This record gives sequence, structure tokens and C-alpha cells, in this order.
Amino acid sequence: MRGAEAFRTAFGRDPEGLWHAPGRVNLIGEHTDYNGGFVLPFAVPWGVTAAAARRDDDTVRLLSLQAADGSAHVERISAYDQAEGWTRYVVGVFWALRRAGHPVRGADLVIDGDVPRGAGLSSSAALEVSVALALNDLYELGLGGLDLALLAQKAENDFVGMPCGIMDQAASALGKEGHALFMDCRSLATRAVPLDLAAEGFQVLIIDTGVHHELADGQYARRRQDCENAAKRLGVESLRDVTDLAAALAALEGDERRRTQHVVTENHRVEAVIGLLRAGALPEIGALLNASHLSLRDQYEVSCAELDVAVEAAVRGGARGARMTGGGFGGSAIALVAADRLDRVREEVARSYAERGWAPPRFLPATPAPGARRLA
Ligand code: GAF
Repeated sequence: MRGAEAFRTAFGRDPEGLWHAPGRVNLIGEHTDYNGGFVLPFAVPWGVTAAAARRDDDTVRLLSLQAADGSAHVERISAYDQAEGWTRYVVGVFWALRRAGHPVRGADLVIDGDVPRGAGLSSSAALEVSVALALNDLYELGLGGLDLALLAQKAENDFVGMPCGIMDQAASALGKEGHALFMDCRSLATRAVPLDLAAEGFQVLIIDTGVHHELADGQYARRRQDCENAAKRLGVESLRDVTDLAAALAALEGDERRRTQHVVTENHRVEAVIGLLRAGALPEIGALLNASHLSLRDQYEVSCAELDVAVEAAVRGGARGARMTGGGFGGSAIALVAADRLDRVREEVARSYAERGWAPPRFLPATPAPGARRLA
């Protein structure tokens, strides 16, 4: 395997093993995880593979096969504050494990990833979880998938400084082939929900807009803050606890009102999607995907023109439903498409982009892939 070869060349010894963790796409349940709500993501067939071996000092040596300039380079990190750029996601995992009292020393690591760049498919969670899994095995920590996801989230929250919820790391660590992962983000209970798209003659088509609006940085934290303020005003622990939406909306105004409307209705949409999937009514979830998008666009205000055009064109082209997926402000949309409509949907989206003079979007068929695992 490529990573093992590169490891031998870079470090002059064999890796002790190879560990893979996937990226994710979220079917529905957006911006609900940090509100104690429900999510339904699945692991995608692309991810990060870490080839790793222990060291008997505290140094971390890192080689990425996807360095920005195309050439591989080795980063030597012996102190946490030396970590920069993408290396923070790796070093953050060492930091989180050690802070939690786990006996983790240094390691040599070669990172090889194929998550499409900038598509919003959680390459960072894949990176964190692959490294967490490698260290778990190498240092015999005995941690389970959920523990590793929580540690990876800690690394991202407290070391990298991105206040994300648990969805991405959980999907990467706990995903199951042919299944979506339902998670109650308050109790952290999970359930694998069968999602055999091909058997039903459908595909979840990822439409990668190719854009990421930098101006949006900081918006994620602001949305979280709006939700916390709204919950406080309503006297509940989190928006998950709102049971009377009309009364809640009457008590709120402005951003807090809109965010609350989204979060409460989105949780109900997740439950409705699960009910429909259980009933064998996959095509019927399309309407809920559409409603989720409108709510993210109008109430949560995290969409952008490229996502809106992708979603509208996909539906015009015959998709059963479509929505932006992930944090928003760029990244990807998903469309639920019957196999015999795929060409028309792709054409319609591509045409709508060309009409506006935008670079063509990328189309990626997504099937629920296995979660993090040891490869060798
Ligand atoms: C990002 C975050 F990392 C997730 O935790 C989640 O909040 C998502 O945005 C929105 O649903 O991917």
C-alpha cells in the first residue's frame, strides 16, 4: 500500500499498522448536533489512511502525501505549539488523549487521504479519527468508537479551536456499510439505519459546489451562540427541549427566533425520515430533504447561491429531493435521485452553473461505506 511504502522511505522502518477513517455526508439533521438533537449522517467511500508506528520519545513526525505543493514533506513536532495548518488536527488528538490521562507517547505517521478537497465531507474528522484509532491500537488504550469520536471532537474544539458538534467524528468512527447512523446527540445513543439505496434504484448524488466562502468563518460559532441564547431565554437546557414551538416562537424574535424554528423542525424531520425509511418509503423522504434546505436557507441562513442553485436545479432535473449538507456557506449539496434520472439531474445542475459563468460542480455518487477500521 502507498502509505506503507512512503513510511518505509521516509522513516527507514516498517509501520506497525495502517488505519482508515472515512469522511461523511449528512442525509438530514443539520446544525442539530450541538443543540442536543438528532442527526442521520453516513460514512462515505473516501477517507484518510494513517500508517503509524510508536516512538519511545514524545516527538510526532508527520508526512502527508497530499502536501499543498504536491511534494511530500516531514513535519517534526515535539511541542504542541509547533503544530500548524493541517498538523493541528493530528497533534490535537495526541493532546486530547494525553489530557484525558492516556499513556500516549510519540509516533511516526504517514497520512494519505482521498476525501475530495473542500467538498465539506469532513476530511478533518477523518484525519482525527484515523489517528485516534491508530494510537488506540498502538498504545492499547482499549477505547471504543464513541470514546474515540469524543476525543477527536475535543481535539477539534479545544486544540484546533473549531466549536463543532459530535456528528462528523461519530459518523467516521461508527459508520456501517449500507447504513446511515442515527445519533441522539444528547444521550449519544446511536442506531444503524439500513440504507440500501441501490436496491431501491436510487442514489444519493453529492454535488460539490467547489466553493467555500471564507467570509463565513466565524458564522458557525455565531449560530451556536444564537441557539444558546435562545435556549437560555426559553429556560431550557438546549433547543432540543422545546416542545411547544408556537409558544417558543412567540417568546423570541430576530435571529434567535429563526434559529429556533430551524432546529426544532429539523429534529422532527430527522425522526420523520427515520420513520419513512423504516416503512420502506425511501422516495418519500425527498420532500423532507427539500424542507430541510429551505429551513437552512431562510431560517438558519447558512446556505449560499451556489448551494441554492444546485438544489433547485437538481429538483428541476427530477431529483426526489435535495438539500445542502454539512456546515454550509459552500461545500456540497446532496440530491436523492432515481437511477434513471441521474443524467438529467447532472445535466440540469451543470447547465445552471454554466449559465451563471460558474466553474462546473463535481458529481460524486455516495453509498454508505464502513466506518473507521484497521486495514493492516
Ligand atoms: C459541521 C460540524 F462539524 C458538525 O458538528 C455539524 O454541526 C455540522 O457542521 C452542521 O450540521 O460539519
